[in-house]
Amino acid sequence: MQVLASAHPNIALVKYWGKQDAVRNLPAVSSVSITLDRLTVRTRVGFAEHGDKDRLSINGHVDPKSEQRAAQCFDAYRVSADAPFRALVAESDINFPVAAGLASSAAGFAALVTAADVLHGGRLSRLELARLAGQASGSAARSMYGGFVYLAAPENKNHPINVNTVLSADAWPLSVVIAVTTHEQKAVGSTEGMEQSRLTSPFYDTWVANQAHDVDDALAAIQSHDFERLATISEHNCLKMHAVMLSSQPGLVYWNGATVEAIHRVRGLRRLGHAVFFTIDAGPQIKAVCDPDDTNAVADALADVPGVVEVMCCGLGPGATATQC
Ligand code: 2P0
Repeated sequence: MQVLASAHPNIALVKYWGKQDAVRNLPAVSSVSITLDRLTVRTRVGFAEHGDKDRLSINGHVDPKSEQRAAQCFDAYRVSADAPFRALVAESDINFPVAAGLASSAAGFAALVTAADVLHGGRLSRLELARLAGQASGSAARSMYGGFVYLAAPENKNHPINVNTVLSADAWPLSVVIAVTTHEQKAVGSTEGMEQSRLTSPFYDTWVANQAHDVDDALAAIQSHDFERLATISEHNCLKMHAVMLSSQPGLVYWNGATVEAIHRVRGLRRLGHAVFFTIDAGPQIKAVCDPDDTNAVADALADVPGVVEVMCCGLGPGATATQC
């Protein structure tokens, strides 16, 4: 028997940056995200016919580091699900740039745990699977859920995260335009960057202390479908996270020139009356969240920014799913 899982990346509007426990990968701050459609990780998982090692290929290639992280994730699944060891073979196909700040690992781990669970007969709840995905990569917990998603960081290390959909994709169907400014992988990964910020940024403690306020503001904006309010808090939280990154030692500069130009284009569009705001993660890509009616204007404006090499448009999508095949 084989299982085919599908999961989508998510984009945080209130960001996760920093851990309270690196070993259990517990975030220091809560976050709010939107799960996308169209950009998809499809992962086929089955039991190995021979060998005693979990295997993973991504777009037909084996990357030893990714394979090892997948094996750790499968081990954690077996412990939680009380499942006997049988080596797994996983093949992932990803239809968007990998490790370039587009949350491929979030969708990837959400697909892996979802597939593993269906293969083992469905032993865990979605929340338990989200916690396992989050152990592998903090943002992966959010890709287990669709639409607008809230991830609550625990008050202390003895408790797990909580994650849930706060509004479905259908209830407020926003568009997301992604402007890719490079296909190169980022120089400093998120895990390393977060630790660097925690240890060295003079702004880190303030960032953590103010996050609850930003989360509450974003959740209120989502519940009332208040685009202007969501735009204001999302851009503020994004720029605050980048202020923490920039003030780390050595400074983490994830932007390139096109990223900065794209920020100005998005703000220019808003001044012209378009409902759009930007957000940027640990990479130089810019994500513009907009009203569906504004999608073409936003895509055209971002495609016109010198240095933008690709523009992708998507909507909001569902959480991870898996079926036997
Ligand atoms: C986010 N990022 O909230 C933030 C914004 C990047 C910038 O979640 O160390 O790859 O594997 O838990 O999940 C990226 O962090 O980090 C991330 P780990 P992950 O989307």
